[in-house]
Amino acid sequence: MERTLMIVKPDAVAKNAIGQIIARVESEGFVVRQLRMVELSVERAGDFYAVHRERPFYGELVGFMTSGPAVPMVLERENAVAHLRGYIGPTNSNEAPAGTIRGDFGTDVQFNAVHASDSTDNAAIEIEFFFGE
Ligand code: 3AN
Repeated sequence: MERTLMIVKPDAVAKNAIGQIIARVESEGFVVRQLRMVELSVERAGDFYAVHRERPFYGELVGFMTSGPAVPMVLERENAVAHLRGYIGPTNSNEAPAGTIRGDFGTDVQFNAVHASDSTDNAAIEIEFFFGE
């Protein structure tokens, strides 16, 4: 069965929405295999988003991801990576339909409630990042 990594980001943690978001993904058929709460350092957050290092929003993104606790988790389901990407909605929460996680819990393009791996290769890398030895 396929696995992906989802992070409940600091904005959604601050809204007390961890439980609601987990309930949504569970009712969508995902099984939570691993989960923890983390407070990312600037260095760790920077490494996680290293592909965005040259983007203008990189500093803000790292600032946001280190602004409070986040909750990474490993989710398992058939077609987990693609299914979760569709289920959370587009990056910009303002464009995410009601009923999607970003549509219901996100605010804008930065405060968008959750991260989800965008490929099976990245899922493996991101699961290792948070749950490896
Ligand atoms: P996704 O999370 O949907 O894969 P990416 O990989 O393009 O989106 O962006 C990673 C993260 O960077 C987003 N989740 C969001 O928090 C932030 N981000 C993306 N675009 C912007 C932007 N234009 N301004 C601020 N933050 C952004």
